[in-house]
Amino acid sequence: MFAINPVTGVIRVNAGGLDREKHPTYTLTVQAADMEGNGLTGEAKVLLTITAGNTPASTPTWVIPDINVAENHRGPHPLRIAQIRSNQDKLWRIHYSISGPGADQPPVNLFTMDKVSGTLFVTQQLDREQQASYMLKAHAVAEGSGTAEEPMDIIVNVIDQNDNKPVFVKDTFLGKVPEASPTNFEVIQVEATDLDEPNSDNSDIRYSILSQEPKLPSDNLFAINPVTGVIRVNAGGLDREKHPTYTLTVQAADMEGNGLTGEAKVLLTVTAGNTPASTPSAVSTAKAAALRPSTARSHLHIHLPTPLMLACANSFTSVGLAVLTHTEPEA
Ligand SMILES: [Ca+2]
Ligand SMILES: [Ca+2]
Ligand SMILES: [Ca+2]
Repeated sequence: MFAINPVTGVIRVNAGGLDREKHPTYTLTVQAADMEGNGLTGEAKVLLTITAGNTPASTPTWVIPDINVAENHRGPHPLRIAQIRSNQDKLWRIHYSISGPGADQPPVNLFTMDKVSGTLFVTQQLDREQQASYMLKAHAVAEGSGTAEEPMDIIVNVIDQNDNKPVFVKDTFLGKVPEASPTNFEVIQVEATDLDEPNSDNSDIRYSILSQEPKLPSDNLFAINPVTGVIRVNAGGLDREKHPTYTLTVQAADMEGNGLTGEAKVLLTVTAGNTPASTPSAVSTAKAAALRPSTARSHLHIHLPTPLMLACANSFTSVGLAVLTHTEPEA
């Protein structure tokens, strides 16, 4: 019987059949959700009492559903996107107009309305990444009557197109990998961002390694987690004397790996030693941080599968104790 505008929260009558004698009250449970409707939620009750008589004079007699326009629409512009009508247009000559940001306020005349027909136009391409929706007010004034209907909200939603490729946060990532690192040792994590609509395929990134140089002693020394971007040692054979550095070309692709792509380099230096202890990597640093709560580096956010955590714990015991001793006075 009722509908709510998801953006403004305005609740309107959505169907006929209200009858005060049969159903004098309605209770609506409404929800507000953040993350554009996909996130955390709160609820409230709306108690409506059905009253006698006709619609109050001030109640709007027209309803405008949300209007969706694809970003980057090629037009030709001005592009007709909707038409509004007053139900008084049989009785009066109606003058239609719009106001608000995008109409008579910046960006001025992005949207225009034919004052006779009530046709709404967009005058140029829209960019969702610049502005994802516009709220205009529509006005209908009856010529000669001196009365105007209440202005109504027009919401224009800009529908996302996949017009941004993933971009790595760095052109080149620098990392170190101890030559004695076990398989699955975490070397580095790369990250790319995508400006298109969050939580949609257009910004859903998958990572991959395009190439490894040199391809010695094998071409698959490293593997990347396609979702997290974490790069791990994938095979044995690291040898600092023979191959002191590796260059990986990594790719981020949206559309779950099938869309637009961005690339970056990962320069890895192979370090000496038979444990990573002498040159702390992300993993050993995280291990150390976990052992000293007072100085824990809260920005480190590393998830280790249990087998790897156990492996680290075994081989790094002495390091962990050393760190504990060193930081005890601070605790
Ligand atoms: Ca865009
Ligand atoms: Ca876009
Ligand atoms: Ca994209």
